[in-house]
Amino acid sequence: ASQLATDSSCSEPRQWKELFDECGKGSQSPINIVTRKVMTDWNLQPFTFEGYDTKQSAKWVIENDGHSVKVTLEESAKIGAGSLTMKYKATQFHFHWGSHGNWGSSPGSEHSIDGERYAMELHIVHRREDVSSDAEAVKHEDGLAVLGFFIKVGRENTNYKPLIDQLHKIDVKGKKGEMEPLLLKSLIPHEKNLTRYYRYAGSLTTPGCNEAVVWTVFEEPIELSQEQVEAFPNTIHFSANPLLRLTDNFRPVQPLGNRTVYKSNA
Ligand code: SG4
Ligand code: ZN
Repeated sequence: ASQLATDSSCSEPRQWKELFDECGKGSQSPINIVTRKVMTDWNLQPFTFEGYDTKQSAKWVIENDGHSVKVTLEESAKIGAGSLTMKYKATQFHFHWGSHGNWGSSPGSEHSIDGERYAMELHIVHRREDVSSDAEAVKHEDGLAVLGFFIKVGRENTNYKPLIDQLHKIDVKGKKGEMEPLLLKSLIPHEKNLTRYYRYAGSLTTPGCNEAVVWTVFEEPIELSQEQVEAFPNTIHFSANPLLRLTDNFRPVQPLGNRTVYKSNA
């Protein structure tokens, strides 16, 4: 894997490969998951989420990096099992979303299932515990493990209120805020509903598109209300200009090529 990009300001995903070789390679993310072609892997056991139910001691830093809303974590939560050969520490999470207008809404998830996309997608990024930085992690094909959770429109999710209430403080690119840490567990579906998931080898979905990610996409979506979903494109701007809204910050699906998508046996 080549080096990690430090500036991905180029906004048009089709052109990424001209600047970043790896964005044009054959094991890219996201993908469309075709359920009739996935293979059951009997080793894909339920995950263990260590520290997902422990309140972190340091404040969370929430940031508008111009591409997403990102929360940097104290590296204390860990995932294991799910056939991962090593433990991985949670380093940050961020969201992908679509757009909304008088004409209706368009979905913003990155992955799709049988061509169907969801309103949003949450990515919890984890780094292999024996690797000390993202720059180091992208040199290994399993350096990072990202957990992808679909978000669908439904009931209001009060667990998300403290986070969504912060968005106005990071309305333009480069702004950061501090917030009281939440339990990671409170942001994702109940563990008993996370036994069904898809697994494949892929990449970061932004430049340099490093093929260093063990992807897990869970079947069970998170629910947020329409208003909570709309808060992202309505509040976040992609530059210093508070007129230019950050919408549709997802990469289109990439060819599966000769890869196989596996499904847990639950
Ligand atoms: C977002 O732009 C994050 O803010 C980035 O975080 C992240 O890059 C990037 O998405 C790609 O992540 O799970 N969608 S993804 O493949 O995690 C990394 C940072 O820049 C390296 C730290
Ligand atoms: Zn992402």
